[in-house]
Amino acid sequence: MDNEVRKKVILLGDGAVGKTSLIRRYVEDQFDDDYIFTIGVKVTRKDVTIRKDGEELQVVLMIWDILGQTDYHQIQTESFKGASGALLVCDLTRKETLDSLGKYWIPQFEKAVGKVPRVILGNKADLRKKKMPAEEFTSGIQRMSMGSLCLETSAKTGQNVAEAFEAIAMQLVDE
Ligand code: G3D
Ligand code: MG
Repeated sequence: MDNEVRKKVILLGDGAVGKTSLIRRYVEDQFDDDYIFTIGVKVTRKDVTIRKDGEELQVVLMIWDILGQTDYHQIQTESFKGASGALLVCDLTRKETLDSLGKYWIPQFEKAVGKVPRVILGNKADLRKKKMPAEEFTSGIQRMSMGSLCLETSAKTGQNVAEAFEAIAMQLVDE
């Protein structure tokens, strides 16, 4: 297809914030089709149709899932290379995972690839009683001057999951 665009998108964030669950929820049955295991990395392909200026564009997302532990530093920085965009994920029930986006994940990622499109996800929004208030999430992101689109998601209920991947795909075709 001549209007096909292929882009690498990486999910970043601390362990257990829900990166793997978000990918599973989004990709569903395509799960087994196209994936490659390398050490500490899993790549899944997802074809997305974006409507832009009345035109349909096919974007092939190559979605990279990496291990969350910060001691896998070497593997992580290797896997950042060539990324066109990132979904930065925190767990809304654990504030420290939001802080570490600003302290660790964003600086590391920018150091490797520069400024590329990103969307910040506050996951586990279904845990309504335990999660931080929406204002705390959005103001936390502003304070860390992460100035990007942010969404509350739930890999459990599916809330905003497709929207998150489509939002990043949309920014990537805009480039
Ligand atoms: P990671 O890939 O970022 O390390 P995982 O995170 O996708 O492995 O998820 C870690 C745990 O959080 C899993 O629980 C998973 O089921 C849970 N989880 C992920 N997303 C959500 C969500 O949106 N809502 C809720 N309630 N739980 C979520 P287990 O118990 O399997 O370790
Ligand atoms: Mg995982």
